[in-house]
Amino acid sequence: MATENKNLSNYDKNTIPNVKDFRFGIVVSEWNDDVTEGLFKGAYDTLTDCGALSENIIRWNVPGSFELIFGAKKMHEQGEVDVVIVIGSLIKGETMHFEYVCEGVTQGIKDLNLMYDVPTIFCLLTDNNKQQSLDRSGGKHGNKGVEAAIAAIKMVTLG
Ligand code: DLZ
Repeated sequence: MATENKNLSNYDKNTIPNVKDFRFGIVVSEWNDDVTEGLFKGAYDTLTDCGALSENIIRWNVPGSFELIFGAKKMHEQGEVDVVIVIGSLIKGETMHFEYVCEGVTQGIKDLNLMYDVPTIFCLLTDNNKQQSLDRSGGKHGNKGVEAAIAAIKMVTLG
């Protein structure tokens, strides 16, 4: 018996609710922008493909992934969007910095999901090298931005 593929990147538009009446916030980290721009494009194209209006998609840039927490918090406080997606790319270096920032951003975004009644979708790549990140931002392993957009749509239409 065939099993349903739950991989978010293989979405079937016929099963996705139209989201033309929803507002989406996307906070994008400028660090590793060759990766984050690919993720943003995947998310943006998916949202518009599913009916989101371009004027209902607000993009803010922040310097690095650590700033995604504050950027998303400020977007929540403005109260103008139904869901926030954060997009970042952390690439491992030679020190423990990577581990601390990964942990900090993950916990920070988790906190936002508990603090606000509007969901925050986590699109943070945490890779060992740039190639792994490129492979997941529109390369041979797909695009996690697409998956984040589908997760956002599922969360705004929850219940
Ligand atoms: C400092 C730093 C380093 C070394 N690496 C990354 C990275 O791979 N990805 C990323 O998004 N940001 C990096 N940053 C910047 C931090 O996220 C943050 O912007 C600075 O520490 C300033 O708070």
